[in-house]
Amino acid sequence: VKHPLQHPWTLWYFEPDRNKSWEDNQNKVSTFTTVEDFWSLFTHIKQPSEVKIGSDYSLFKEHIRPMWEDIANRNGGRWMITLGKSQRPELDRYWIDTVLCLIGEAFDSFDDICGAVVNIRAKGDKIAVWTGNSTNKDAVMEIGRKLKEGLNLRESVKIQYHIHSDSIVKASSTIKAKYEI
Ligand code: M7G
Repeated sequence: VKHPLQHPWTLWYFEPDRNKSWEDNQNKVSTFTTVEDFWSLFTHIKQPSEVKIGSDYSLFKEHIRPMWEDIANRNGGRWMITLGKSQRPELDRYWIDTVLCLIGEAFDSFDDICGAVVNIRAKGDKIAVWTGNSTNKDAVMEIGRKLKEGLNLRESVKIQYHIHSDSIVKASSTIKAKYEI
């Protein structure tokens, strides 16, 4: 018997190809609905540390595209974990722990969760958890706290929540965070 998840999830892979638009570089890998199908997918694909620099993986609830433009993301934002260059050895663990928080029913505010993204970048990798409504403060804060716990981040490590509408117009390094935890 397979163990059903709370929600079906779709994994996406962003392939960095300069000849295509950002949107066209987003490829659906597959959708899974059970714990067993999740593990068989995740043990078969390359880990974030093994893919080309410039790639992303995104794991989103089925029917939500991993982009600001999706109706489910339009009023939302994301908790960002920025890793230093020296933290590359911990990238795969941070990603799988983030994914397990999402699919493992860790959040009371599950309805506010849209998905998670890992950006593999030379300047420093990033992991983000996207939520659907940046004005739902209680939900956003609960998700941030559980994420910090799930990743075993020290209290002194601060994570920031950025609103997508700010990210659309500015580089993430210049955005003022809406929340910090
Ligand atoms: P990034 O890949 O999130 O981070 O954004 P990076 O700067 O570390 O590479 C890089 C660029 O990708 C942005 O400036 C946008 O041009 C594009 N981009 C990123 N996101 C998340 C979106 C999105 O949701 N929609 C669209 N249309 N472009 C995006």
